[in-house]
Amino acid sequence: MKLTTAGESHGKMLLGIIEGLPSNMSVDIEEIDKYLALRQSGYGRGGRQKIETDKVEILSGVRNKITLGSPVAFCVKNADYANWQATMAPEGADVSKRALTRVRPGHADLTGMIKYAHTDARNVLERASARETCVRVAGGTIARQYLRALGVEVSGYVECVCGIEDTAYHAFEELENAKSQPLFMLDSDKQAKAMELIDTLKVQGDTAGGIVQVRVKGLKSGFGSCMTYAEKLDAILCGALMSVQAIKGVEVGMGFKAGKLPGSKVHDEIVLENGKYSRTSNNAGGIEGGMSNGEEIVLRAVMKPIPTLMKGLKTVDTATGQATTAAGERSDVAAICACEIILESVVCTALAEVVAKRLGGDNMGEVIGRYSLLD
Ligand code: EPS
Repeated sequence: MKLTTAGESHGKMLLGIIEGLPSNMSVDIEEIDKYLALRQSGYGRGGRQKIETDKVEILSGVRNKITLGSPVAFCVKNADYANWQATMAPEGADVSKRALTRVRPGHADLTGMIKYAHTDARNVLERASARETCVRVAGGTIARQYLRALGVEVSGYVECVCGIEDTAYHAFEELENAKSQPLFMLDSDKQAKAMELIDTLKVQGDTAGGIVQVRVKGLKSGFGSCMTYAEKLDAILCGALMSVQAIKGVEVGMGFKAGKLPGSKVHDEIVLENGKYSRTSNNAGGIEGGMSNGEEIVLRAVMKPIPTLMKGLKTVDTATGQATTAAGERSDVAAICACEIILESVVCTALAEVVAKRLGGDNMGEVIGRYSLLD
């Protein structure tokens, strides 16, 4: 199974193709739109979200809400294209109009311009933009539906916004409550403080990042590999998290804290009860030796603050070589809720790929049958 995406932020649409989905899998299109709406939500989003109402359109591979076994192609249209057609149309456009040369520190602008030999950073930023994540969420929700058919669920919440942190443990069943909260946080006092901070940052023309936790429940043991490094489940899932725009660090289970404690305080002791192995704690975050061990998978990722600051950081205008302030027409102050949904989605996609690789199966009945045979 593999998801490929295409599309520019102000182009006609974003596109995705998933190859390798088995036939006879139910596709819940309303659920895809629900996650697309969640990706657009959250306190601190900017003007673009008032223009867009993201909806998926399935183009192939699904008939009467059931997969056919052929590639599933889908798109999310950009409503903003109507305002950008004159400068973005592939058929011919006035590219001088929305040129960006006051390159933004922290964005792909400058390095992308040099690498791809462009004099206009728009040719870079249009693809580097996090708008692309619409179709990663759409594809990820299809992958979520594949996993759910096996009893595997993925959820998460926002732990921290710009230093305001919820350090409490929350049970998996509690996590979905976060999605009805303005910042997807589970501690209402911390959330209220974070909202105040976002208001202040907005006035100051500044931005916020944060930390997201993603968890996977119900995955049987043995997915991933201790034999081939590229197939290690933690390498695959961390790679998926790091592939999301603005992610600068990831952790599995106890993560970096494990470097500060002795082994006796880190490793999860093993017990055998009623013929079933389990661990007395889950500091490993559900992955040992590159393989799922049957416990919940616990992942964390940090999103840097959005690099388009309305107050404009110091930079260079690549057209003149003169010092200036970076471009900033409109921006999100915080997009941590979007990030939470995107990270869940990429975990679904990466995990479905790993599961499909082990189980194979041309139709969903075959896949479910093979999964049920595992311990
Ligand atoms: C983004 C810039 C902004 C964000 C965008 C990501 O878009 P615009 O330039 O149109 O205001 O809103 O994110 C989305 C459009 C989205 O749907 O998430 C960037 O430069 O990465």
